[in-house]
Amino acid sequence: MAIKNWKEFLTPYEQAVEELKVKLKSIRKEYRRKNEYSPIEFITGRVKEVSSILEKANKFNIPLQRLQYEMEDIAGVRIMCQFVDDIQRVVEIIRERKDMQILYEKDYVANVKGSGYRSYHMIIKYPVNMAEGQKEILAEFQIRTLAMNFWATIEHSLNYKYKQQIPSEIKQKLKKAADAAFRLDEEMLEIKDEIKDAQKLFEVKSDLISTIMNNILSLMSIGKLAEASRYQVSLNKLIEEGEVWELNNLLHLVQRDIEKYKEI
Ligand code: 0O2
Ligand code: 0O2
Repeated sequence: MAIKNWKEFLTPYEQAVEELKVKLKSIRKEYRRKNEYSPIEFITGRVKEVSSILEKANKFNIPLQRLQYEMEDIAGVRIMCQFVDDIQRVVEIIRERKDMQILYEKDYVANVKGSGYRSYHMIIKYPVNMAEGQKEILAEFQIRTLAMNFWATIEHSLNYKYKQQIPSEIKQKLKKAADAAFRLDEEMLEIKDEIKDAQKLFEVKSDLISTIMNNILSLMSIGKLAEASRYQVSLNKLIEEGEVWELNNLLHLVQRDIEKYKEI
């Protein structure tokens, strides 16, 4: 395939990756807007490099004209989760969607690969609207925890370094590291509620602090500079160690002042 044709061939895949990233990011935003815990931590996506497509086509004997039907991960989207049980929630969210069709799933979380690799894969068929009409492409979701992602990223770069021939003693160490990463995931899961509470508390506090800041700015904008700087000092004292009730009290005081001065 000539360079120009590769560009044309890969365009719908590029569009699909961008669209899927936007769609998944908005799920995360929706949870955050509702002040709820999001099973999605972050998302990355890529279109496979031409050299990797050729290498894989060669390995699996896929003729170039069959690529679009037989190579499932030309468009790849990775969804990172904080906890192992978030993976299943993400899988269910994707299963419910009407804008993509799941072709099949591979559960490498339960069925860990020989290398130590863990992730949940979903292969989908996804319609992309191009200038000349709709085109259906195949795409792969890889859903994994942060620990699984850490391991896979490192193992992937070692595979690159050793051209898929990682020496056996390093392979063994990698396998042990994969098991350790999984134990970490399991231990984190045991204190998930504790961690979620801490994260929630952090979010509540950040929201309160930015609302107080906005109110202090409003005080400044109506010329009450001395009051604003007094509240700023109080806020500074609470930022590090303040409790939610103390921040709430401060917010009420600033808001009461603003109302009072607006009436004058
Ligand atoms: P936010 O608000 O930081 O979440 P592009 O859309 O092409 O410009 P893309 O693909 O979104 O860029 O960026 P990239 O570099 O692939 O990274 C995707 C997102 O994952 C980025 O966020 C990174 O900040 C985020 N990311 C990468 N590594 C980590 C990590 O270890 N932890 C967390 N929480 N996030 C990480 P965005 O999309 O810029 O937006
Ligand atoms: P990339 O884009 O470089 O990541 P395979 O038989 O493993 O060659 P297959 O049958 O297409 O591939 O499917 P599989 O096993 O589900 O793997 C698809 C993708 O999962 C791989 O893409 C990797 O991204 C990831 N993966 C699978 N096994 C491993 C592993 O042992 N280590 C790491 N780091 N990633 C893995 P590619 O083709 O390698 O391409």
